[in-house]
Amino acid sequence: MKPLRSALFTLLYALCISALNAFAASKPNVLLLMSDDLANTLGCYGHPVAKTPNLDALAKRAVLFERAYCQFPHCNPSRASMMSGLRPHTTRVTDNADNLYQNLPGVMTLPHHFRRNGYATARCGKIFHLGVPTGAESMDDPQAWDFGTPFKDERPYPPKRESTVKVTTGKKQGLPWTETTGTDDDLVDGNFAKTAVEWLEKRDPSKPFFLAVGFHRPHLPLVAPAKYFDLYPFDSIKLPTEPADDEADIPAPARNGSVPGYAISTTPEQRRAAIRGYLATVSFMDAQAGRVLDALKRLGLAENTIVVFAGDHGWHLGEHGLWHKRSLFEESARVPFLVHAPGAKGNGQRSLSVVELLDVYPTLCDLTGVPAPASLQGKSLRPVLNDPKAVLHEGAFAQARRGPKAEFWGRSVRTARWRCTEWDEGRNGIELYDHDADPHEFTNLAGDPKHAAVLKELRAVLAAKLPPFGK
Ligand SMILES: [Ca+2]
Ligand SMILES: [Ca+2]
Repeated sequence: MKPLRSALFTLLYALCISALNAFAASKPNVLLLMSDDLANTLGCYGHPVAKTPNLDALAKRAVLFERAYCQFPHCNPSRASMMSGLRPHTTRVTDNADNLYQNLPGVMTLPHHFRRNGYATARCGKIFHLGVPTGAESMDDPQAWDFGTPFKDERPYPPKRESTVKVTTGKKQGLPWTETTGTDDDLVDGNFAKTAVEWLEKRDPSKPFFLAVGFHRPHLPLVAPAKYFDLYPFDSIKLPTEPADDEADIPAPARNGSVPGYAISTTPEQRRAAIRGYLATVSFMDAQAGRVLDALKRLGLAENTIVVFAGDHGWHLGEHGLWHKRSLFEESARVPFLVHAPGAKGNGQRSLSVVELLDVYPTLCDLTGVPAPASLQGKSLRPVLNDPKAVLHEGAFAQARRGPKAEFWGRSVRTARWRCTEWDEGRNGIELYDHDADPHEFTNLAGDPKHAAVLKELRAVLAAKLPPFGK
């Protein structure tokens, strides 16, 4: 009996190990692609002139979220929230100088969690924000990025400063955009794509992977090889049009707070040149994303890899007279967001379901079978990925700080129809926009008695979800 029992045990043990191995091998990989300061200026989002063939192709095999929102339209606060799965009032990261790990010792970030659950993890470029020195020039040093994060498999990049590349136009005239005569790989985003592809080629195939690639463009400075500028004839660039009195009903905190150095445009021609430079860098970023996506296909990984593409927050290209992020208007709070989950029934469709970047963490846990930490404040998007009409949230919530000293604290909710924004719980202004009638948020209805009931309801939703901030 004893040898038989032992043989049975050995057989059972071997079966268990083989099942575990098969499970590990079948676990989907994750590719997280991010772009910095990207508005919904992509062809797949219906932009009239943007040329983004690679992300458009991804959108055809993904769910495209029309109503995806960041939780704080500023680099570090948005990324800290998305990567920790926690709202900004929980992370208390409300400025680029704040440190998630000091505020929340022991916080379990998304890539760290995957690493602890058996994934090979790597990061190229800007995913977190910590350690990024201020100033556009120093931000061109990729070695400085992501310092202090627990995302350990960092790859060395050949540090190549964009300022070493021959400049043909733009900067010479004091404009914030630069056409270079070099190649894609002379610029940091080209290096990120190249490094990511090399990592995919050399990775450990016995483990599923979580690769995050964070492109820097279209963040200022607007630098790209000349061929991407050539995609945009100057005459094709149009300025936004809005009512002459648009600013009259915007509360003061929502109007001021331009980021120093970003007030870039004085003449209509310069404004159009800035938009052209922005779109050129969007196309450049798209091409780099395409290199990574092509490598997935070439290496036979596309069928078993979840792909998420997200911006960290939006960007104003002149709407409401604004040329920056950090506002709680649609252009700043909304993000481009594509999710390809292998086998999801909604792939190739567009969803109007309101979702948050906070949902990325629980979604990736759900789709991979990695247990989700109980602390997460978002929801898995799986129901929407299988049925793009599924409704997940009552609204998307965002918080912001505005003003010359970031002294105004805003909170905003976007439902399928409405946006309601309060500044300092309403003491410094309230906004209400009806997206069914006014998709550009030109008319603030907060003082209109006809909408008093919906305003009261949305303010109660805000108060219930987001505690007074900055106290
Ligand atoms: Ca950003
Ligand atoms: Ca207005």
